[in-house]
Amino acid sequence: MSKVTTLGQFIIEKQADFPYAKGELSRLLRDIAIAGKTVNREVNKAGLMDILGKAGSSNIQGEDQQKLDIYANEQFISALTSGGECCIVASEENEDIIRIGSAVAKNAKYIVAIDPLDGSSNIDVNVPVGTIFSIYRKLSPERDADISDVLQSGTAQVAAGYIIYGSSTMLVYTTGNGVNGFTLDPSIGEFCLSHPQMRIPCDGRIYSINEGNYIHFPKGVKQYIKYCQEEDQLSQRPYMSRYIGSMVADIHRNLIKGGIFIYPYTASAPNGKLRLVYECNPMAFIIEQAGGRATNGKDRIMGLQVNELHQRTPVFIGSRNMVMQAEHFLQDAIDLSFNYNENSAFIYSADTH
Ligand code: AHM
Ligand code: MG
Repeated sequence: MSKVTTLGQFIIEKQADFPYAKGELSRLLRDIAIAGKTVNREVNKAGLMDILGKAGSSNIQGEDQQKLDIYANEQFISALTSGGECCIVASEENEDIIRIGSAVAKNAKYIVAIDPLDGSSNIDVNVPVGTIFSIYRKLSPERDADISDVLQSGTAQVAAGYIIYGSSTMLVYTTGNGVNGFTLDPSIGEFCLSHPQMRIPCDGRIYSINEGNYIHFPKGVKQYIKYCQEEDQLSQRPYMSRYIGSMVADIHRNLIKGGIFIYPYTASAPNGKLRLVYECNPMAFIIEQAGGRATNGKDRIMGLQVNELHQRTPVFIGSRNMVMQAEHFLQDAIDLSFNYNENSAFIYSADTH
């Protein structure tokens, strides 16, 4: 029988690679994994319980919160609070940062940004959902952490990962040394190493975008979609269109099979829909570490200036050559629609059709 490596064992082994590490990051990852298992249990039995449906409240983005959103948020905050390695949690579900005031967390040096249950509007129809997390180091040990510690650029991430609650549950993470994936074995309740050193193919044949919004897309994105649909033997086009509408699931599939995921800017949403701090930056870190590419159509996602916690950004992420190809289309269509202000935010100026 082949040897099984659990997430816990793997983390301990990797910690030995960093002789000065005191184990805090390992414990933080362990806390996230434990909360993930609890959330997984509830997501799995969602159809059985009176837990489906909206909770009747809205989050900061004005979106309906699902009961499981709230549950997942509570689980992660509670695990990070009691774990003692994290001094601030920034969550999609909370307008402001959450300072962890417990005595044990007082000297904690890590910040966690999290989307506790991304794609949760899909829960009612049994579509995979996910948790996305990003870990930063506090900027200065001399002072209490504040919002500036959360607004670090993506390049400062020390770890990032996601948990996908799908046909099986997986935790995929990076600490900047490649990407490893662990599948939850429900019989022993452990995440087991199933996808060591994940690499995203440089080329792919899958494009993922909400084509229902086609009419609103910038010219370059429209042209790229047409390019994907054209027939060409050499590049094996037409490509396949696959869009689950759950970012973690779409990107996870593309990570394994190769592909591009796009959530572009439009005239009415000049910064797209997805959030930089707890959705795009962690996904960008993972995809880059797997050999892929993540930009806003022009600039590297991880290099973008972060001005606010719930900031949005357009995102083009996935197989390196596919993302570069999409960027070429955007640049060629630069005419009137593709401009940025000094913060790399898009300025929408003219007809884009
Ligand atoms: P959420 O954070 O409110 O769940 O929204 C994020 C989700 C992503 O998982 C997904 O890629 C995207 O929204 C889908 O949006 P759309 O329905 O506009 O295509
Ligand atoms: Mg989300």
